[in-house]
Amino acid sequence: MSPRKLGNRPYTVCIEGNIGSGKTTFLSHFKKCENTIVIEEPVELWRDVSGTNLLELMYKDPSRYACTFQSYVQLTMLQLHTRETSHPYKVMERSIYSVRCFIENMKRMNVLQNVEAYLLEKWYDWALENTKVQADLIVYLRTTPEVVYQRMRTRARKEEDCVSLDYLKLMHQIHDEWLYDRTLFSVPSPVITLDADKNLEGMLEEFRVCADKIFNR
Ligand code: 8LK
Repeated sequence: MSPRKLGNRPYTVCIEGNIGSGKTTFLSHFKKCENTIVIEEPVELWRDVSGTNLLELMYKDPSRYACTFQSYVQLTMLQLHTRETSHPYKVMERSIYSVRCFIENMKRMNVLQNVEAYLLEKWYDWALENTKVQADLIVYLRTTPEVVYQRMRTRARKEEDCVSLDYLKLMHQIHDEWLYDRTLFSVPSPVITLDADKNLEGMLEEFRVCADKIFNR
């Protein structure tokens, strides 16, 4: 494998996709790869913000907590992007870039006040302009909303009880507009789109092809 560390920063791959698209499983395959640090979404931090489960509050009362939640997510994502590492490859579950998808979703669902959306977007723009956050590749795990709805139900993460098929359809549409049609907001790197409706075996094969490209094998 030819290490691709670029100057002082690692070659950074962000795994994007809807809830239930299989990001965690896909990410777990990278744990066996040499020279690679795998960074999962910090859900546990969102569940315990000084004793408060902010993820749960966001789903239970989005009009009250969506902005608070998303501003914390933004902070934790920024911390993960800027964390020092000696590994030449860094693979992340989602990214600060996906904050934009969730803000867009909350705007379309009318759970953010205009001023809240404005503030979150200001923070987002400032963070990207004033830090060295970068992505070198996005892997988009593209799915069908009905498929991820079933997976989400099977996984049964308690905070996601109230997530509807309509919510997943909207998230799918926003991901597609961003990464597939590329009409929504700028795409920070090349994108590999995978058919993530496939089962575990099918996704392992997709992973192998993807890893060959990333590691120049
Ligand atoms: O991904 C774990 C859970 O957190 C899932 O239910 C979706 C939710 N989530 C969210 O509401 N807003 C987010 C992220 C995840 C990730 C970002 C960047 N913003």
